[in-house]
Amino acid sequence: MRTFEGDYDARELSFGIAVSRFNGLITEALLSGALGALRRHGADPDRIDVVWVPGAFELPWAIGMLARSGRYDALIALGAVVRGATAHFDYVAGGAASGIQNVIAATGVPVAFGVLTTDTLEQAFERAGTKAGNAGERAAMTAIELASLRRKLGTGQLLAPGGQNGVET
Ligand code: INI
Repeated sequence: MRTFEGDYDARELSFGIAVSRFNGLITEALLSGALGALRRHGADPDRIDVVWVPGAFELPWAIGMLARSGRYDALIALGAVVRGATAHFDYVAGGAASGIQNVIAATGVPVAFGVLTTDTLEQAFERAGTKAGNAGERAAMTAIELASLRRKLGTGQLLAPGGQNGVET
C-alpha cells in the first residue's frame, strides 16, 4: 500500500489569491490571515499573486483566470457574503461556491474556499481573526497542503509501479 499526504512546506510553491472588495474590512482580514500563514510556512512573496474583484460573485471568474494560467500550485478564494435581508445572498454565495467547484473540476487546480457565508457581520468578523479564528488562514493552510499533495500525485509516478512518492507500508 502507498499512502499520499500533503505537507505544510510552502517554500517551493506558487499561490494565487482572489479576494473580493465587498465587505472589505472582513476580506482584508482574511487576506492578512492567508498571507501570514503562507509566510510562516516559507512561501516566497515573489510567488504569491493577489487579484482583487468587486464581490464574491466575481471570484469564480478570477479563480478561473488564475487556474488556466498554469502558473500556480494552488489557489485561494477569499470573500464574505452576509445574508442581510434579501435573497441576493443565495445567488451570490451559491454562485461563488458552484462557480469555484466548476473551475476545480475543469482545470484540476486545487482551490481553497475561504468565502465566509454568515447571517450577520458580527459572525463574519468572528471568523476573520477574532474569536472563531481566521478563515483566510485556514484556507491558506488547505492550499499549502493541496499544493504539496498535487506535486506528489502529479509527477506521473503515482501510476508507476514502485513510484517513489508514496509512503510504502
Ligand atoms: N458580494 C459579496 O462579496 N458579499 C455580499 O454579501 C454581497 N451582497 O450581500 O450582496 C455581494 N454582492 C455583490 C456581488 O458579489 C457582485 O459583485 C455584484 O452582484 C455584481 O456582479
